[in-house]
Amino acid sequence: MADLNLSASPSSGGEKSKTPAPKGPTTGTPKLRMSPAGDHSPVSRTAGAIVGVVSVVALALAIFLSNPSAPTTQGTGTGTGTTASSVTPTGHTTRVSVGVDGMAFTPNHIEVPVGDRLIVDFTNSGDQRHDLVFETGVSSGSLAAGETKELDLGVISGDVEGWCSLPGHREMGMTLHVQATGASSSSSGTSASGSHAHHGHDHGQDAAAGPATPTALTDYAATIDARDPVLPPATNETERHYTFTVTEQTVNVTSSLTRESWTFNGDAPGPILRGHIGDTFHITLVNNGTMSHSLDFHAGLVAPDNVMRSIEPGQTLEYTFVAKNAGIWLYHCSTAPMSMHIANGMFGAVIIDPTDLDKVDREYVMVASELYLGADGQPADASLLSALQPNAMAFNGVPFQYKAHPIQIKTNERVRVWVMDAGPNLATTFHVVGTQFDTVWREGAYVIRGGGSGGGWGQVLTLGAAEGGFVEFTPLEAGHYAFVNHALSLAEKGQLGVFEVTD
Ligand SMILES: [Cu+2]
Repeated sequence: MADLNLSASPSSGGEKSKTPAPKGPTTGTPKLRMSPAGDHSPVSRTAGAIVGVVSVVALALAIFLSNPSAPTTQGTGTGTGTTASSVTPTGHTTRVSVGVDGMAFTPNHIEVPVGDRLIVDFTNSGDQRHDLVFETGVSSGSLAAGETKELDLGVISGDVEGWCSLPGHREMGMTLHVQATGASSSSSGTSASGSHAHHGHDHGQDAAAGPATPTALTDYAATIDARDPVLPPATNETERHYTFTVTEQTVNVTSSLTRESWTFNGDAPGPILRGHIGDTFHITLVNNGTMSHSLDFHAGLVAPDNVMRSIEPGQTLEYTFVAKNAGIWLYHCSTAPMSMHIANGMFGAVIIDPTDLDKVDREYVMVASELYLGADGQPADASLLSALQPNAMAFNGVPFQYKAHPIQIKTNERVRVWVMDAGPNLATTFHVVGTQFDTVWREGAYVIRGGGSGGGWGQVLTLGAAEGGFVEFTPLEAGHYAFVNHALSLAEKGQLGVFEVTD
């Protein structure tokens, strides 16, 4: 791969010789700018939304005016198209209890005679926060596990769709279908549900078109500090204490696009921890978010049942493990859908040194991850995520950041790069253009060691989702050495950086 049109040279907007500013040791502070909403595009989106609302209101008003004797629906939030045509209230109320089992409502299908008033007693009997939202606008709001809410859907004139609106939950199967029985063919029921059928799929259309171009991503990366890729050596304590605080916030992706990010300690990836075999890690997880979250440390050998459980906003959890084996181990939120929680930023790595690491001059860490950008300000697009179709890719959380801010090294320096594929889905084949690896360590063992002394040479470190390892190499000549995911369509989406080598 000689040149790649991935242009190893820094972006025009970048500060060419800027060395990424050093960052605190193992649990450094976030360097990424976390600004709230972007610039004009939200304004125009809001304007568009207002126009939309106005036209809906106008339509509803027109329907009401043309049929002033239409029954007034009871309860809140109803009164959209579903009840527009003439349905005679029966005066009877149907009452149904709905619970949650895993990522499904039970029951997920309710039959109600047309004209009945429907009341749903919704209990979140699941193991994390959920809500129940109906297309009519009736909503339970976010309920903690165990909480109950009565929902009044008013007089039922046609089918009504419901779902959980927490990111990814609907796509996991949390839907509830209310079927109006005994409806005449002239009832608005079918047309109403038909007109709403595509409503829920609108979101994501922007994303399919690609909301952030490589140029926009690179230009934005040039305006922020790169996350420090330097991996400091492990400290000597054997009892290690960390606090992981979960927050949810809006972050910029480009100068005009934001996304909702869920993080450990405010940054994605979360803290990179490093220790030795035999160390004990004491982690306190604090959930300062609005939904349920959790932690899964691949570095530990413990029964998942207790330590990996989801906790509520405001709760804390103690998670202790002894690092028995060397590796670069993934950690991540394991609350369903896990793909969504990881795609939104809830991942990081724990490095446990092998006992026979060679001496190097420079040591870096790169955590590879996928971005499924949706509409402005939204979490990962669930449709793209389900289809394994990321529209941006990153090393250490930000696409193209080390293209915009090349990493400075010297000729003949020996370099080690630890690589973790946080996924959530795709493989990373890590390659440094212009070098060969004399050492490749992958998932607990040296695959190649010794280079010229008979150990062979390598060109990529291949990692599936959640795999990790490191490579060692020595650049011999000054120049710009791109490092990429050699699945090149993914490099072109942002998994591309540059080592700038000088004499
Ligand atoms: Cu989470």
